[in-house]
Amino acid sequence: MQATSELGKEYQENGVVLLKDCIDEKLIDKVRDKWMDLDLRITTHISPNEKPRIALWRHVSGEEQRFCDFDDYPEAWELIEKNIAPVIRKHFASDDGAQLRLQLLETIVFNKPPEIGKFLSWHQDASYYPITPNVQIATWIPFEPVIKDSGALVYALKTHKGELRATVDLYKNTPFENETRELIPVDPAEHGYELVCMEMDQKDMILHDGYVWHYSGPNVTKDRQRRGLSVRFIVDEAIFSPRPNSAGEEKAFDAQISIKPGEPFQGKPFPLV
Ligand SMILES: O=C(O)CCC(=O)C(=O)O
Repeated sequence: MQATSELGKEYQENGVVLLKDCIDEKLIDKVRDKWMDLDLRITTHISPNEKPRIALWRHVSGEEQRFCDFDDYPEAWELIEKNIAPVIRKHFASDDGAQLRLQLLETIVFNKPPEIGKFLSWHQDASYYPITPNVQIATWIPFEPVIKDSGALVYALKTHKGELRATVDLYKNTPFENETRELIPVDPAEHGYELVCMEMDQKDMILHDGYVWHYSGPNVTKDRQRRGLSVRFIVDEAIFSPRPNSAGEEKAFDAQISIKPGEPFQGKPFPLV
């Protein structure tokens, strides 16, 4: 992947970039309104296995992810096709100059309610996915303005240039069984990394590299909602490469993977956009 704009270059330098005012208000309003309906009626904790899945993830004690798909949530697909993919492609192309390859990996709506929305530990997205090469780009789009106290994402700049780190239970910050990789330090600033808290307005979008370290704090406000849509893409041809007995990694994909280790990473749940 090559950067084709100054903001694209900033992303490659820091592992993350905040794109201001790039999301269509009407489209994101439809996505937020439909989410409110889905949040009330989606109850299943079973992932679809033949279709791309959407996880509804409330960051609250004792809650597990719920799942739906784009038949339930066509507004999210419209946002991806009409707005998210074109914005990413404005800033990046493939290495050979062709249109950037965007293969959908996963879609999540995060919800950190006021007062009870919890801290989510430092982590690196790529270490949770059994894919090689693990070239991922993640987007994060708020449903309302996000401030530090409502749980804005915090990034350790330039950490995407290092190796894969341990997967952890994101609420407890304890490594999953059979993890051998090094943990992300509790405070990367003490190790010399610059930290940036991404406060956001509606219509902004974060792009982050699958290797960059990030966390989000609790929502300590009394009345501010903090919800956001995250869509993750693989931007290179890749193979399925599970790590033996890695609890942190495989559970995310069990239902969706029908290929064998070493085979090209493809299937109905992971379409090209
Ligand atoms: O919304 C959050 O708090 C977590 C988001 C996150 O970690 C991600 O999108 O990778």
